[in-house]
Amino acid sequence: MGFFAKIREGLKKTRDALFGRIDSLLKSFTKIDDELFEELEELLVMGDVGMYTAEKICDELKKRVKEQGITDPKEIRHLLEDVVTEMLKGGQELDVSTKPSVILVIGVNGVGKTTTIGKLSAKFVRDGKKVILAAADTFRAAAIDQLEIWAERSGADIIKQNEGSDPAAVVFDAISAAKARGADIIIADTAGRLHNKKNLMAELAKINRIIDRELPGSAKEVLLVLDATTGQNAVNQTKEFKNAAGITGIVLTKLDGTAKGGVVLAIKEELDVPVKFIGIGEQVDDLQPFDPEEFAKALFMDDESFEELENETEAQTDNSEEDNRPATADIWDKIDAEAEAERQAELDGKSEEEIQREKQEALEKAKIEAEKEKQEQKKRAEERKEKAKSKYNWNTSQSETNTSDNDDDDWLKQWRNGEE
Ligand SMILES: Nc1nc2c(ncn2[C@@H]2O[C@H](COP(=O)(O)OP(=O)(O)OP(=O)(O)O)[C@@H](O)[C@H]2O)c(=O)[nH]1
Ligand SMILES: [Mg+2]
Repeated sequence: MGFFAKIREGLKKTRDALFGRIDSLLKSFTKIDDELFEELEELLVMGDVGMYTAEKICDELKKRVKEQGITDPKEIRHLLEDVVTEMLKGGQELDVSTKPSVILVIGVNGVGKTTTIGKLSAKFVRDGKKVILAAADTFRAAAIDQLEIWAERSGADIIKQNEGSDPAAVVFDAISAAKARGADIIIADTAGRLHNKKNLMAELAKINRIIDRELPGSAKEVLLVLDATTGQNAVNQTKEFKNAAGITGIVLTKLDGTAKGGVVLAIKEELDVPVKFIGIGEQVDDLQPFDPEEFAKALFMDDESFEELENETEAQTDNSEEDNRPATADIWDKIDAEAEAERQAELDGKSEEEIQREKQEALEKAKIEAEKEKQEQKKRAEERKEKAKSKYNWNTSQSETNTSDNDDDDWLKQWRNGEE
């Protein structure tokens, strides 16, 4: 499935519930009048867009309808898409511009913090970054184990301490390790906490202070993870966390399981906090950078136009799809296979223990296979190196120093450039 199709599929429930109804509404009116806008506003409020934002959208629509002299209600859909895109735009880039950069991940219980970290880590490692995960959720031993599995899966290092230790101390250790190892990105997991628990919020402030003290001038993101299924409650959570921890962005998870995706608009418009990533499923590549234009398009495009677009892109990408993924990509595929095995086991009614055991086995197998593939890739690179050496007469000392995978990649790049 293509990238856009995936987002569209992930937003299906929101689209059906909210924008499906809007479409019917627009089709049922023959002219644009106040009643139409009243009903539209109601639908937006019902779709978790929030009262304030719904009103603002309708005011903007009225203005544009007047300015552009629009009379056909059906045309409002495109206007709506534009207004929503513009509303959502701004600030969605993630700042990881310094070495190291820090991403602190916070939020209430069970919203998807640890999973998001695993997915982010996999993305960064895939981009060739050295990632260190900090297990600063020290509440439960299981939380540390869970992060450890993600570190292993994604190819990141992990810094941890015992259950019950000071989360700020874990973050401190992770920063020291990042400096010593030349890591690019530190991602810190934290325990789920209710936004109205004062001492737990104070703990976040302490972690923040440690980061600012140890890495002054470094890029820092404080990402609040919100579960989209909670709808308007997500807005309240954002308010509280914003005051306590100075968040820089939102990760909105579980959009695939809810009709309340309209909450994205409320968060951006009411609280001026940008959404930076959206989660549209449990698979590793179901975390997507938030693209307002794409998001709005996925919500408003009708099925017919979508099919046309799909056919077009299919024709364009035929035969041209080249697999440029680095060596970690094979692990990536295995992660998907593993998740599939887990789902199947659940369907077969297996016990938690059996599922865990099977998962562990799948992971072991994946590791062995990934290692095998890595060795083979190395061998192939060596062979190419030998070939090119004779072709371009490269001096041998240069190639002899190329031992690591990265060097191999650099070398390959040079070789390819040389050949062009
Ligand atoms: N459908 C769906 N499920 C998700 C998504 N993101 C996370 N989940 C699931 O949500 C559940 C909780 O995820 P965790 O990552 O453990 O949540 P957490 O915030 O770390 O939880 P605590 O550490 O207990 O506070 C898991 O079953 C995830 O697979 C998403 O985008 N879509
Ligand atoms: Mg967690």
